[in-house]
Amino acid sequence: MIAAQDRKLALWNIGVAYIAFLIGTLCGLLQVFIRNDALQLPSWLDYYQILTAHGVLLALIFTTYFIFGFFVTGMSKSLGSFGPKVLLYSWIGFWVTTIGTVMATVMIISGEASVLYTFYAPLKASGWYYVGLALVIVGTWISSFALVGHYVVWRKAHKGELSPLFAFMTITTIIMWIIACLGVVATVLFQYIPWAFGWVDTINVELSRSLFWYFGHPLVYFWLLPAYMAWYVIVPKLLGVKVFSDSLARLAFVLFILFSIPVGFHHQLTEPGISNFWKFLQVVLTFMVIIPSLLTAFSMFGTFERAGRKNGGQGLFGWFTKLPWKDVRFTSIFVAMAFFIPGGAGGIINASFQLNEVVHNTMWIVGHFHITVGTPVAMTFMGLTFWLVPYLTGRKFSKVMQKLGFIQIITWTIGMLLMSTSQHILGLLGAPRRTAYTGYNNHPSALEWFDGILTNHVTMAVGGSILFLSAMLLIYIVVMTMFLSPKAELEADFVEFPMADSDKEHTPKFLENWWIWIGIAFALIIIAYAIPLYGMIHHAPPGSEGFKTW
Ligand code: HAS
Repeated sequence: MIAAQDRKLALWNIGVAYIAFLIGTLCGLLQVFIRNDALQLPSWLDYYQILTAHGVLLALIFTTYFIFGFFVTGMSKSLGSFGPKVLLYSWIGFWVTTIGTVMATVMIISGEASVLYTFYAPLKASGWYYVGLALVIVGTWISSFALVGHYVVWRKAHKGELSPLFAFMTITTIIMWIIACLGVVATVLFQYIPWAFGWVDTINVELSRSLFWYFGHPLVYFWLLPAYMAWYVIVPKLLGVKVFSDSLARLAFVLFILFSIPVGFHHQLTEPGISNFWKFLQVVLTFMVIIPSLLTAFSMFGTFERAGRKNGGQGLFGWFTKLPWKDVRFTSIFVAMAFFIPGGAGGIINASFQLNEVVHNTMWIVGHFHITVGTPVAMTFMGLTFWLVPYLTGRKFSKVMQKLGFIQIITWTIGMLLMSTSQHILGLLGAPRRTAYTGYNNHPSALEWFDGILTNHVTMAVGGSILFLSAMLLIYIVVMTMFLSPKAELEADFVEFPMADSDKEHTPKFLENWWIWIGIAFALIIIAYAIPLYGMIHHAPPGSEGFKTW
C-alpha cells in the first residue's frame, strides 16, 4: 500500500475526473437528441454551449485528472513515497488546474465561450475562458515537474540503473506533454488573450490553428500513453506473465516523443495557407507515429499468447480461450484494445492525404474519436478504476461490483458500437460535424441521414442513450468504492496494484538518455514547422476580428 498522503492526492484527482465525467456525459446525451431533432433546448441553453462543455469536460478535464491520479499512484508504488516538496508542488498543480477548470466551465455555462474544445478563431470567447485554459496547462506543468522531481531523486539514489518501466513511461509522457503544450501556450498567451480582451483588434487565424494542432495531435497521445502503460505494465500481471519485452516497450514510448508532435498539419489538410509540401512531409511523419502503436499491438498479442499457452492453451488460437475472461479488470481492457484496431485503421484513413478530403469535417471524424479516446482510452481507464479506487481507499471490490462492472463495460461496448458505427457511415454520407440539427431545407442528401438502420441519427441517439446509462452505472461503482463499500479487513479482500515484472537486463541504457530524444524531437519539430510558421507570420494576410455566432 502506498503512503496515505499519496493516496489522498491520487483520490482527489480521480474524484474531480469523475465529476467532469458525470457532467460531460450528460451533455453528450443531450447532444444526440438534438442532432436527431428530438429535443428542443430552452432559449437560455445553446447546442454549441453543450458541445463545448462535452468536449472540454470529457476530452480535456476527465482525462487529465484521471491520468494524474494514475501517475501519482504508480510513481509512488514504483519509486517510493513522495517527499514533502513533491507533495507540495503536486497539490499546487492540482489546485491551479482546478481553478482553471472552474473558470473555463463557468465561462461555458454563462454562455461566454461556445467555441468548442478546439476554440478555433475567429470564434471569440470571453478572455477569461482562455485564461482558464492557460491555468489548466500551467497546473499540469507544475504537477508534471513534481513527478519529474520525484524521479530525479530516485535516479540520484540509483546511479547507473534503468528506472522501473512505469516510471520511465510516466516521464516519457510528461516530456511529450511539456513540449506539446508550448504550441497552445504560445497561441493562448500571445494571440487569444490579447485579442479576446481587446488589446489587439485582429488575430492571425492560420497561425492560431497551426499552433493549436502542434499541441492537438500529441494531446491525443497524452490520453493514449497512460492507456498503453496499463496495457504494457498492468495487463501482463493480470495474466500472470512478465512484460513481453522491456526494450520494445521503452522504444515504443520513445518513438512517441519523436513523432507525435511534428504532425499537426494532418488536421489541416484541407486548409489554405499551408503548401502541399509541408502537409505531405507531416503526413509522412504521421505514418511514422503509427509504428509504436503497431509495436504495441505486436507486444500485446505476444503477451496474450504467452499467458494462454502457460495456462495450457494448445494449437494456433487455443491460448485465446485460456485468458482470464471472468476478470473484469482484464476483459474491459481487452475490449478497449480490440476497439483500437478499427480506431487506428480510421486514423490511417484520416491521415491519407486524398482520403482526408472525403472525411474531413464530417461525422466520420466524430466516429473516429469516439473509438479512440472514447473507447480504447476511456474503457482502459474504466478497467483501471475498478481496482485503482478500491486500492486507494482500502475498500472491497465485491462480487456484486464485479458483476456491475461487467454490465457497465458490455453496455459501453454496445452503445459505442451503435453510436460510432452510425457516425462513421453518416460521415461517408456527407453529414457534417460540429453542427446542431439541420435538414438543409429537406435536401434529399440530408434526408438520407434519417433513413436506414445503421445509417441514421436515430441509431446514434440509441447508442448515445445506452452510453449514458453505462456512464451512470460507472459513477455508481465509483461512489460505492470511494465512499460506501465495506473496508477490506481480511488480507484476501485487499485489492492490489497489479504491476508486472519487467526484465531490464538486455535493455540498452541509452533508451533512458532523455537529452538524445528531446534533441531529436526538437530537430524534427524545427524541420516540420519552422519554415511554414515563419511564412504564416511574415506573409500573414490581414488578421480577423472576432465573431460571436451564438
Ligand atoms: Fe486521430 C482526428 C489520424 C490515433 C483522437 N483523432 C482526431 C480527432 C481526435 C482524434 C479527437 O490524420 C479529432 C480532432 C478534432 O476535433 O478535429 N489518429 C490519426 C492516426 C492515429 C490516430 C494516424 N486519434 C488517435 C488516437 C486518438 C485520436 C489514439 C485519441 C486517443 N486523427 C487522425 C487524423 C485526424 C484525426 C488525420 C484529422 C482528421 C480531420 O480531417 O480532421 C494513429 O495513432 C493510429 C495508430 C493505431 C493503430 C492501431 C494499433 C492497434 C492496437 C490494438 C491492438 C489490439 C489488441 C487486441 C492486441 C495502427 C495497438 C486484440 C483483439 C482482438 C479481438 C483480435
